[in-house]
Amino acid sequence: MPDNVESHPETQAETQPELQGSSVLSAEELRAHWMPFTGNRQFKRSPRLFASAEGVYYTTVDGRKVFDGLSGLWTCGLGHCRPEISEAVSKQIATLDYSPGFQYGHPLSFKLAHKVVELTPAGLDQVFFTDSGSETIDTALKMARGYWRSRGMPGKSKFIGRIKGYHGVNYGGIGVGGIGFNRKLFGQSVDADHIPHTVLPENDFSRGMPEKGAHLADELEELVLLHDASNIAAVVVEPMSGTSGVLPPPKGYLNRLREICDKHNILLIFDEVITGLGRMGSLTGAEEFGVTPDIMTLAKQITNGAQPLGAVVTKADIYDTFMDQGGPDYMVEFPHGYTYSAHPVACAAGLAALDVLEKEELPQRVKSMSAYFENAVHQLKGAPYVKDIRNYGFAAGVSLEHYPGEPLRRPFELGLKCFDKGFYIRWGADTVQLAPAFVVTEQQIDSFINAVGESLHELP
Ligand code: PXG
Ligand code: PLP
Repeated sequence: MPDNVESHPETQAETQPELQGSSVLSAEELRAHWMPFTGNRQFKRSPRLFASAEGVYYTTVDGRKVFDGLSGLWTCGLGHCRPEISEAVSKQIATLDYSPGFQYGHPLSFKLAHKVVELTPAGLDQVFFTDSGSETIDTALKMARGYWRSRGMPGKSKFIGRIKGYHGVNYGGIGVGGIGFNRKLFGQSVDADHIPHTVLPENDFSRGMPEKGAHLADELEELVLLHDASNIAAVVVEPMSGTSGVLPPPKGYLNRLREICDKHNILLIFDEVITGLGRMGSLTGAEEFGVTPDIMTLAKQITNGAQPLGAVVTKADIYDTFMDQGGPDYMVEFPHGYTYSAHPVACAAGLAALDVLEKEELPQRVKSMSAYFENAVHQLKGAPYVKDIRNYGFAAGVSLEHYPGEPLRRPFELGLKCFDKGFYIRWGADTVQLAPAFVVTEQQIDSFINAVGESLHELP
């Protein structure tokens, strides 16, 4: 049993007075873990610790039930601890715990790749496995540059991302990403420029895809004029920006990006780490919005969050180009891969998760319940500090009025209020994000939104 924090008087001042769950951790243990994307100083004064999860609820270490309002981190749409997935993982880990991914294989990765090809739009035919969304995006960027080099066009190396875009945290991803806070400490990354974001004041409180803003895709033409298509490898966007606050694409916007990319021979990459596999009410954002990219990235929901796994799905032309230019057939065509690429336990989790997604028709469930969710979320209009609300499928972003000079503070305060009431929501930038599991009920949506509304009324 770890020491109780109470027994370390020298650190009490730092770890008191609002201890909630730290009775299970010593101050030294709390200090040892440098937590990701977390206010470590605040957290360690007042830890929020989960011990278990089932369905749409977490249980904290002190036994409180907490509604999961973000499906983990957009990962667990099927609900937590699905026995189908737990059993597949347990069985696999006891049968083939690890299999070298380079030059050797195991059947599950081929079966999973085939399933992913079946679930993604026609024309996306090959799957490369990674372990996370960030690795997936960096893999896609390397594929895009390698593709043009293999085709004798090495100049095509610049990337065009979008302001407010989030593509994970590796160096390629922060280069094409458009969130200043995630970049400013870290210096030089890949060569990238950015088209504008799609937030327009005239679209405030839009439901679903905003009416205005398709013209913003034409800014891509401006960047092509500036840099010349002979220097541009790919355009990288989330079909719907998730992290920067749930920004559904304006009507016609993605079609326009596709047209401009086709016209100038530029690859279009959709980062579907959040939009992929159900959340939009379709299997992918590409399917939902009717635009097929050349490369699609998936992660998160592919295993229901139970194991780390990402997937890059590409058009056959890209795979074939690498094969054709690969030299003698004992040569590696794409010098890229991770120790854990296509990990057998992750593949087992993926196969089980996609099976549940299909059998329970969960994307269809999201689609049929998305109007209910939309109406519930938009009831927050008029609550204190609510500046804008956006939604699509089972995703919503609520932007809050800033404290003077402190845009990040109020969402944080709202998140903590909700947590006190037994509801987990995600805060980031000036927005809170709501993304319940695909299996949520109407009553659970109601009590969730009521709790967010009450919490807004209780903010200072
Ligand atoms: N691309 C997109 C579109 C994402 O949403 C990543 C890449 C990176 O994935 P990994 O697995 O490396 O984290 C993401 C991840 C939030 C939130 O609060 C979003 C993400 C991760 C954590 C929190 O919106 N997106
Ligand atoms: N660093 C060193 C020293 C390594 O040997 C390896 C992999 O062999 C890596 C980094 C990359 O690790 P991974 O394949 O898990 O991304």
